Amino acid sequence: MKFSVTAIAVAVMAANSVSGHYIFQQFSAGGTKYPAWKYIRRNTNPAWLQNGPVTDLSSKDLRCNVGGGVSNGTETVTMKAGDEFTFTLDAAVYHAGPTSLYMSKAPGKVEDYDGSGPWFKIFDWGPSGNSFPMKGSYSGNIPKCIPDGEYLLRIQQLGLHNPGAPPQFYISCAQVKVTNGGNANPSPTALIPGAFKANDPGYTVNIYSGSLSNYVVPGPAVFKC
Ligand SMILES: *[C@@H]1O[C@H](CO)[C@@H](O)[C@H](O)[C@H]1NC(C)=O
Ligand SMILES: [Cu+2]
Repeated sequence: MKFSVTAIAVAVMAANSVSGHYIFQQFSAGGTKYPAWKYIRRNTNPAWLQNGPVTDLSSKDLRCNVGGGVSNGTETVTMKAGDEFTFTLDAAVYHAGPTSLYMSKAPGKVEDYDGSGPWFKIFDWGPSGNSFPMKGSYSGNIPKCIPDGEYLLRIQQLGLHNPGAPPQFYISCAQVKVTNGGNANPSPTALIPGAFKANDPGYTVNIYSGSLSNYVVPGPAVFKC
């Protein structure tokens, strides 16, 4: 049974190989699941590539996906520091690899911010055993100690399923205004592009050969309050 379901899934993916990827498109906060793209910047890819990956390590598209450097009507959701949020995909992740959450503080309004400033990482879903958590939605919390202000909140799933071909970044950014925060100065930070290197062991790894017990998720270390 399990085998036949997998076989069907593979056949469906092959048939949809041009358009069949996945994208984080819906944001939930305070227990409310908002409409797709209300608080998440929508990319400007053509429809057939809308949920496709970014693979160029030197591209600004790595920040918030293709065209995601501008708000273009995306709204900003107000959240208290510590509150939970969820990113939901159009289809569950099916390319094995880690998922991470990042934030970057806008100098002013996040709707005017292109993500060119420093980013800090707030969470990693790395491997457990030799498999990665591949889900239809991923939840996290705004760190309690970060300063009030407007932020890009970025989720990144890195598809490492095809060793030898460039890993695939599946990225979306939400626009969040944080209140009730603290005075931390989150670190370490990294710029995007720049945070991910072609020779990064967490990027070059062949996930099918050997143990993943020492696997390190690419990007800066996770900031904890
Ligand atoms: C803004 O959004 C519209 C509608 O999705 C799209 O057609 C247009 O290309 C976007 N413009 C920019 C500059 O991203
Ligand atoms: Cu894909």
